[in-house]
Amino acid sequence: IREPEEVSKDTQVQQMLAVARSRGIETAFDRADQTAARCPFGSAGLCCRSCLEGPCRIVPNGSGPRRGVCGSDADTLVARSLLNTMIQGASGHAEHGREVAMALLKTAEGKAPYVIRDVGKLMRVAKGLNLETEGKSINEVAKAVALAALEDFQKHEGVMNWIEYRGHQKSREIWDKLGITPVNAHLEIAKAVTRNAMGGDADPVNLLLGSVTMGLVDGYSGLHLSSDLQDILFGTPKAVKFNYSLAVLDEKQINIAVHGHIPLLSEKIVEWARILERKALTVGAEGINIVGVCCTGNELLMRQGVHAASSFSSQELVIVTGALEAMVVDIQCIMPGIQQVAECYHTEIITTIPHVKISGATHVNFEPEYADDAAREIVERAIRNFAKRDPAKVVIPGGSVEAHAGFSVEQICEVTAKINADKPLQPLIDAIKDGTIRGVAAVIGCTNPREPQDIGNVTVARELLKNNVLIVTTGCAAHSLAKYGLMNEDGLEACGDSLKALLRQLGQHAGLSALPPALHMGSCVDNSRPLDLLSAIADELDVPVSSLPAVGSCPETHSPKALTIGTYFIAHGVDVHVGVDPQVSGSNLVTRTLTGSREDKGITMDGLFGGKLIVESDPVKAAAMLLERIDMKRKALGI
Ligand code: NFS
Repeated sequence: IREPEEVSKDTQVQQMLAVARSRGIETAFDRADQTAARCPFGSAGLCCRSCLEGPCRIVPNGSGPRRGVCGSDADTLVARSLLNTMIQGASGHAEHGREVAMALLKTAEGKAPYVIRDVGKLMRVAKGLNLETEGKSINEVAKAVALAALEDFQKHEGVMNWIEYRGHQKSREIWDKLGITPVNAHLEIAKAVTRNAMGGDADPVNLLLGSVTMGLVDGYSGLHLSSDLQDILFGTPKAVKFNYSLAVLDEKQINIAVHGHIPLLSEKIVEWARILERKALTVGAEGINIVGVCCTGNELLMRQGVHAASSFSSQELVIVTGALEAMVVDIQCIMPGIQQVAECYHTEIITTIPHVKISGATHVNFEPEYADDAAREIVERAIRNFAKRDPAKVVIPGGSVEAHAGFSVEQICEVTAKINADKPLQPLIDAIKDGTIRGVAAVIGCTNPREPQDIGNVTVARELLKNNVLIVTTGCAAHSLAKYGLMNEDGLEACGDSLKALLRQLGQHAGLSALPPALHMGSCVDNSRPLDLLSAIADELDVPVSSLPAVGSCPETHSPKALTIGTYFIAHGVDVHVGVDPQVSGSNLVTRTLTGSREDKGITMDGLFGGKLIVESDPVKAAAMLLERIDMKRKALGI
């Protein structure tokens, strides 16, 4: 069993883990230790449960069986198991996109209680989709956009609308040539399930290309579509301040944690917490305090400045503070373990989506049409729960970190436009060309209870900043970077001299003393934003995205969604580092195809797309490998 200091860099997490253990409460960190001995077959991707001939476990290079009963070899097994993971990731994000599209449709039809907060973005997206806007009302345009989005789950020919709209042309040419461009998200997911079933696709390279299609489904029907529609409904993020840490819980207030991914309900909860603030006073609280967990937290901090309490791996510890009246969850990254922890306290776990329930939790059903009713009921439940709080159990760590977020592409361009109004990207391009910025890195993804929390994310970011690489960040990695000052002025000490000077210069145009070293672009679906930025830069330079000195890093991932996001980056030719074993080591062919270089023999991702997977658990070494790739691309570009 690891000591608290070994499971997290975060001293507040360490403190709360010790509290949990002293109270006999088990968390993910303990369960990670209890299950530390992992199956070597599964870890290598070599355990097949696709049919009732199995499970077959094979030993490719040893003395055991080399093929499953059906004749599948190690390469096929590993490629299939990777595709299985990709299907999960792509489905999660596609479903996120579809739910938001339905909410936009209902809003446009006057059936759901939302308003279009960013009409400018609505019009830009409509134009991008080649929809008629002239002489149309806002709701008519919104309806047309929503229907175009829903078509990406229905059409049977052609290419997904969001790929036509957002996909970079030079990448498109490669995908089209390989025949991997998605037609509709549901169709592609169904096809992937079929090809992966027993007796289906048995060509490992073809299966890997199927994984790339899942990356594109994730990227376009999930990420881009969700970011665009959420911006339309809730506003495009602008620079905003928030606080990060477990200390954002307030002993004197009613605390509600919103956790999950889709901001449709949580935005309403923020609204209803304000409306019902006075009611809180009647039960002796000083107000209602909403705090964010995981990506719902990111969505709310980006647009509302709602404080963030925890990333994925420490989510249960928010409850251990004893000061949480309700934890409201929607979809994805919700540990079932929160219910066991909540049962030791007065905290009510509230599930809200019919297909994501937890045994023992309260369920308040969310449908966009009745969003106000659900949000009101949830806030009222939390108010009632305040009386049940046991003050003797309350332990809230002290000290939180101030952070600046809200860096959508629009916000970044608004800042740089103050230097060059006609070509807002030019200051960034000049800085990349003259080496002020050596490269751009997206530090993204999760925290993982098996890994020491925050160490990988922060170390990769600091190593790259030191070398003048501009960092953009999303997801739980963004939580990690916020905690250690990389989203405020203090973090400038981590930057190389030229980057530091540039951030100071740009900061003045944003009304700050400096831009933060890590630019927070949002939740995991907002990984659309780094790619939009890169696509726009590539267009200005008239080169493919794969030529840019840009990389992605996912040092502490746990989620299949992170793998699909990484694959979507690789499909654009952006190298991606993962710090956690992607469980493909059972096949040399699969490993070589994913991680090999363009010069290597045989088919490699690098050869096909111009970007590859880098697997490295040591964050210092990983950063060095990323820098090497950045320099290689700089050299090829002649800069
Ligand atoms: Ni991304 Fe966000 Fe966090 Fe990982 Fe989960 S919350 S969608 S998957 S754990 S970053």
